[in-house]
Amino acid sequence: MSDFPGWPQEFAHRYREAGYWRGVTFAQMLEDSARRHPDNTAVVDRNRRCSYAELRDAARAVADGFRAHGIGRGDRVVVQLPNIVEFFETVFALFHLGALPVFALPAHRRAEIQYFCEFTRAAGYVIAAEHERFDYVALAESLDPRPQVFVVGDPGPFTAFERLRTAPVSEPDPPYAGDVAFLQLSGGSTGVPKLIPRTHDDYLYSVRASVPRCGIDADSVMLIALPAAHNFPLSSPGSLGALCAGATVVLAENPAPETVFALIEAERVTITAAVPPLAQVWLQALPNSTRDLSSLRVLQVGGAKFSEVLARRIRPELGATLQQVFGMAEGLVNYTSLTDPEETIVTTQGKPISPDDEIRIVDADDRPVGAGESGHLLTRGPYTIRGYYRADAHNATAFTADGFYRTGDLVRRAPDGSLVVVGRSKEQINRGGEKIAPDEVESHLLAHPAVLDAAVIGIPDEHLGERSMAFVLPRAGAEWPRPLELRGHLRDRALAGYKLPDRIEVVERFPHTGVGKISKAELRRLIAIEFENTKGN
Ligand code: OOB
Repeated sequence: MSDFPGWPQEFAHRYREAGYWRGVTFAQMLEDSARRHPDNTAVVDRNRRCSYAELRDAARAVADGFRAHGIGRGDRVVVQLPNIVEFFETVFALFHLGALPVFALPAHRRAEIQYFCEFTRAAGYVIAAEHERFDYVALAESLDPRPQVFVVGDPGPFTAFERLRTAPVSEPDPPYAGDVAFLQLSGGSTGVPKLIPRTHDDYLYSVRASVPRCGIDADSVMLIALPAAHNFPLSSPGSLGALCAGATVVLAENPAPETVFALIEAERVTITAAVPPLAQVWLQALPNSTRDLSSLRVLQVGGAKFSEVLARRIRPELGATLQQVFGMAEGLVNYTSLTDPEETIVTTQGKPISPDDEIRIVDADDRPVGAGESGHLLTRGPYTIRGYYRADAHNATAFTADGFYRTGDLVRRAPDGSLVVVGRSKEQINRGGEKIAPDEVESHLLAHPAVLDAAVIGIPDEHLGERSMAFVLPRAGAEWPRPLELRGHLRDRALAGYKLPDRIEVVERFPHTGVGKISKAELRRLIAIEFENTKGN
């Protein structure tokens, strides 16, 4: 089996014939935008404004620097940068070389980064020295084995990113558009996060087709407030959509309302994207803000279900059109249309990008459900992967025999054909758009000497939609570990902060079921019920 499972020949042929896959790489896309709009502002951050011509030249120069360090076509490079111009210089440099960015998030810590580096056999790791008071150089020093490290800012013992900017000597052989361009992260439902191989052809199609759906043109100004590497702000239509259209990308250092509102006013931002809890925070801050937000035309919300109550407040309070986005790093993206009736915008999660996105809504036996009934969403199409990177065993169950991806989402179709997300069947916690695989956290808890068993579940939360809770069964004879100590233990294991359970309960026993072996999912359900019943006793 290939490390990068691809589309069967007949599908690849069909997607090319239909004009979805155009044989263009991301490096060529940037060259093309720079040719058409050399002087337009491409990317703005707190310190710099960079035109299209400058971004193209910087990407070429940095590519040469990477090459001088032995990084080339097919090599994996873990990129963990905050929202700064160097993020784009790095990824376009890697695209230029045909090297593959592995998109880590700033919130990831040693546990995740060590795994990405090891699993992808990374040749490089690109970081900013410090961000949000976290020392990434120290993280890099703790890696073993350690790829070459490139640092924006004070490099400590490593290579300064600035030193990568060398005068281009020769052009590298360009990659093929059918090649994998990068590895994106899956939210994960079991075990370690899975890596998602996306090709230039398939991803660029989803980006290009998203641009008109979201009303982007060369005059648009897009604010990126979510982490730039996440699939939503990267591609739906995200920064890549903006760069494809010759528009301007404005990078927010953090998503706080003060930061975001000031940038909207100063840069005359026309569109931005948020996860539901962030949209709520922005709404709450509006009455106390004196900033002029009148340039904002579209607020995209996605990553988790947006409550109808909040959705209804967007237009009257923000003066912008809401666009719901139901997408996944594996592929399929749905948008409500900017011209949909308000009822559709506030009650559905929209329609797929492509006429060739195949949607099946099925029961537990993969049989189609009746019209309007809810069921499991399966999908196949020109930008939905056919398999995760190096995960044959998992792929055997995550996809049907005929190549449909099992999204793990429960949906129904509204009468107009829009999809409505009604729930989830996968073992995943969606904490305000941040995805947590319960058994990844459980395995870290189990590493504590006093822990016999652990179950991590999602419980409803008004603000986040869901928050995480861990139940821990102590070993017989061991002193009961205190929740605080278990938190400390998880911190020492250096996993991303958003995965730390919001609450930890040490319990005497897990619920009895009458049957011998029960699934983790069932266990989590029973614990949740028992917890609800005993609450307040
Ligand atoms: C986006 O991507 P991921 O890979 O972090 O998470 C995908 C999962 C979906 O399978 C679904 O369970 C959930 O996140 N989700 C939503 C949703 N958007 C995503 N659930 C309900 N309503 C929505 N609007 O989260 C992502 C990728 C591209 C664009 C937007 C979001």
